[in-house]
Amino acid sequence: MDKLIITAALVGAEVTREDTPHLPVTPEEIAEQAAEACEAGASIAHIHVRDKEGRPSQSRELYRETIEAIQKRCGMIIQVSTGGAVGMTPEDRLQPVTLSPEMATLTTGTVNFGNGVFHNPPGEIRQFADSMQQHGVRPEFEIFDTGMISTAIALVKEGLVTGHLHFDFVMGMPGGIPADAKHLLLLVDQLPAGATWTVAGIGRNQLPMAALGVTLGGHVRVGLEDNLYYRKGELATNSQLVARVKRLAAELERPVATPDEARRILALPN
Ligand code: KMH
Ligand code: ZN
Repeated sequence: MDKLIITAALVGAEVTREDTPHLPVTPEEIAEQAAEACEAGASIAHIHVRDKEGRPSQSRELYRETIEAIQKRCGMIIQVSTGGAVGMTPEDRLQPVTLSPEMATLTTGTVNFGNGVFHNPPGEIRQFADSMQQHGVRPEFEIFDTGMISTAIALVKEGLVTGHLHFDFVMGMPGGIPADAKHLLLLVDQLPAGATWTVAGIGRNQLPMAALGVTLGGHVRVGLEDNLYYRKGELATNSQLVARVKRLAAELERPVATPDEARRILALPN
């Protein structure tokens, strides 16, 4: 089994400072928490950015500032969001891709998202994949439901995605696939040979899905984007959530990957 890649989903678009005082909002705060997460065992920082009022943004300039601040502190793989927030235009969402980060998310289907709709129609998915290819960015397929895997594979067949394939299964979001072992195995079974995967359990599903990711040979995403709590009633910090997965994995004799080891597992250029 490969070493475990832990992704820290530090910010997201939906969580607010009213929900938790631990949410990083400014580029400096995000970078500080990325470095802490890296120290705790994470090798990928999945980032969103926020404007001065704390609202979700896809501003190229804010991403640039945040990425530079992270790179000053640590060598993590930086994965920008192209999901942004529900309701943003594709052009808005694609802004950070033009900075040519190492990775970006690519959601391969439309899904109900809480009370909204996370729109990813076929033409826009291809526009996103094409933009990533133009800018030399490795996509991570965001899979919120089973049908999204076949769409991802269609992009590969069309030549819009090449190289190593990596998937993130986002499980337990209202409107998406449920978070349990049976559904995880259903997803893993559909992957093309050689592909790697991460699992991100939403809310209270985060820890049990992380345990399954570790034991089944996948990788794990945790962080405040997906879950606010360390345990019922106790708010978590990003680094606490990462450190817990590292400890769990150590008990299961699965050491965590450094950023450079993660680059090798994902066949990213160094
Ligand atoms: N905020 C969601 C609408 C991603 O980062 O690509 C989309 C999302 C997925 O967070
Ligand atoms: Zn995200």
